[in-house]
Amino acid sequence: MSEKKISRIIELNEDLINNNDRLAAENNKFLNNKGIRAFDFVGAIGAGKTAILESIVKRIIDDHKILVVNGDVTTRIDANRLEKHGVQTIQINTGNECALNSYHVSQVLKNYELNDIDMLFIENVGNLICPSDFILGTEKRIVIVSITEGPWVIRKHPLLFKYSDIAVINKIDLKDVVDVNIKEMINDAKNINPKLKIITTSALTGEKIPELIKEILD
Ligand SMILES: Nc1nc2c(ncn2[C@@H]2O[C@H](COP(=O)(O)OP(=O)(O)OP(=O)(O)O)[C@@H](O)[C@H]2O)c(=O)[nH]1
Ligand SMILES: [Mg+2]
Repeated sequence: MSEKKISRIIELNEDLINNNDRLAAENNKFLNNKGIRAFDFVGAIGAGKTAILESIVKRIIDDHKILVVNGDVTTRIDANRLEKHGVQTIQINTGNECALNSYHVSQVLKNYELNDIDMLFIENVGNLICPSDFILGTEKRIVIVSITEGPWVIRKHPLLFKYSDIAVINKIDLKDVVDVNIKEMINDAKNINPKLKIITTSALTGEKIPELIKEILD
């Protein structure tokens, strides 16, 4: 490939990211004006994003009107799981795209009646790489990994940890059967982003979920 072609591809990519950032800023303004607090959850496939969202919404549903947007390549499985807890859900199937972007969120904000809603949770497609370029316009981003993804999962995927506000290391109920050093995982996250709040949770037992909720809503 010629150098000219390569630099054109780089330019197009930069345009894509700049446009995404612009739309994310509009989403953020819209949400603030409506008084809706919004948070997005990113992380590896199967790390427990939906399970953690379930544990969160069932603890705060009495005090908040919640909408959950679930990004998934093809199914409605995660939205159905959340709906059982009495929250409204919208499933976005991304097809051949590996992450949600600010355009997807802008379409939700434009096309749905949100007068009843005071909290928006967005679950991104399971992926530790793609979402890092695409902010959505939320108040905080929460990145979720679990101890079953191996001891180096954080070190190997620094970008999402660099650009998130809270890191969750989930499935700590399995710590006696998985060969990982959780302290080292925490240190990896701290080294990548010293400002990151790091919480070790179990969506299964509920351990540290109240602390996570406090950190999100603070
Ligand atoms: N032992 C244990 N299992 C968990 C925990 N959290 C989630 N799981 C299980 O891990 C599997 C995947 O959980 P999900 O919540 O679907 O993970 P996800 O990150 O939403 O997955 P995708 O949306 O497919 O990327 C399910 O079988 C959950 O029951 C946990 O804290 N401990
Ligand atoms: Mg899920």
